Amino acid sequence: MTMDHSPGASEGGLGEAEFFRKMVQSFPNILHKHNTKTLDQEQPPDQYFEFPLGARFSAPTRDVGLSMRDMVSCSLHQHGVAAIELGFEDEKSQFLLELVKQMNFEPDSHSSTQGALWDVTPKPEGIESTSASATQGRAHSKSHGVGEFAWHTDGAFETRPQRFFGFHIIRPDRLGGGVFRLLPAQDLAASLSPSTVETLLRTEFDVRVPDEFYKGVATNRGKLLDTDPVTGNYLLRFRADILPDPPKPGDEAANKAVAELKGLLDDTATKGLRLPEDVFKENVVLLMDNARFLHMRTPIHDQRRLLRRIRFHPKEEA
Ligand SMILES: O=C(O)CCC(=O)C(=O)O
Ligand SMILES: [Fe+2]
Repeated sequence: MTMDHSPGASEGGLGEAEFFRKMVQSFPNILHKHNTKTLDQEQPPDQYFEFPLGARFSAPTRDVGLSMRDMVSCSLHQHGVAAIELGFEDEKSQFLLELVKQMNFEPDSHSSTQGALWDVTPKPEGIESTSASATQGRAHSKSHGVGEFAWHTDGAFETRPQRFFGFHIIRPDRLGGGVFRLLPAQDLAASLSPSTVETLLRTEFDVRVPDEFYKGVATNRGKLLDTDPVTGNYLLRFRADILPDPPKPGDEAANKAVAELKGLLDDTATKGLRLPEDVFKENVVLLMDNARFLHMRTPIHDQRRLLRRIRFHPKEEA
């Protein structure tokens, strides 16, 4: 065996982390290399999201994929991400749905007219909505448009936002658009002033439910920033366009805190971390902790780009 002299390798024997790394690398269905080439050399180089060791899997068949559910679930809880490359056809994304159920999560419906699976793809006709403010019973979501979808967490307007979401990437944008990025809550909080963090941790805001996600109530209320009582990780609920203006009438500190947060996210220098192209690719299932990251996507160039989305809760909370 060749000795590893990388930082973290212990002297004169395998430390625990090193042992784990070697074990993971020896397992054929856990992937560990990814390519971080930038596509467009004109742009400043993108920073890429580094998939932690043990967060990428290969599922040559449906059964092998489902048999890895405990490892996938462990990665999702520990790292907040998991990606599985499917080696089989699954036109209707039934593997995604089945995996989520077998990991003991509870898929949520998207609205009172849409089920657990939702196509993120250009759809100018919109979808049916039962909201009173919908025009002629139809509503248009950002995920059906071709514009940029700015930093957000999914379901930020829900009574209880879904803790997790996943995509079956059926067709990534083949024309260079639709770049998906993450911004870890930890990094975001570190970029805000301590007084803003403190204000956001204690303030509840009213949030508007968009028509396309209407399930019977027009507004909800919640904190934009919280901490996980077990891990201490920061947890987010955010989407700028569902906050009222001003965000909290009469509460100057709260309004200032939101202005600082929005200003930071509007700044084009806040680019977050791009998902590597060899992860965000055709026939990959990507699972994410919706509260540990903000996510965004750049404008779509390829009208046939298609992601199939699921949102889900831990079962005991559903
Ligand atoms: O299109 C994408 O890459 C992401 C879309 C998204 O974030 C959403 O639909 O909530
Ligand atoms: Fe989203």
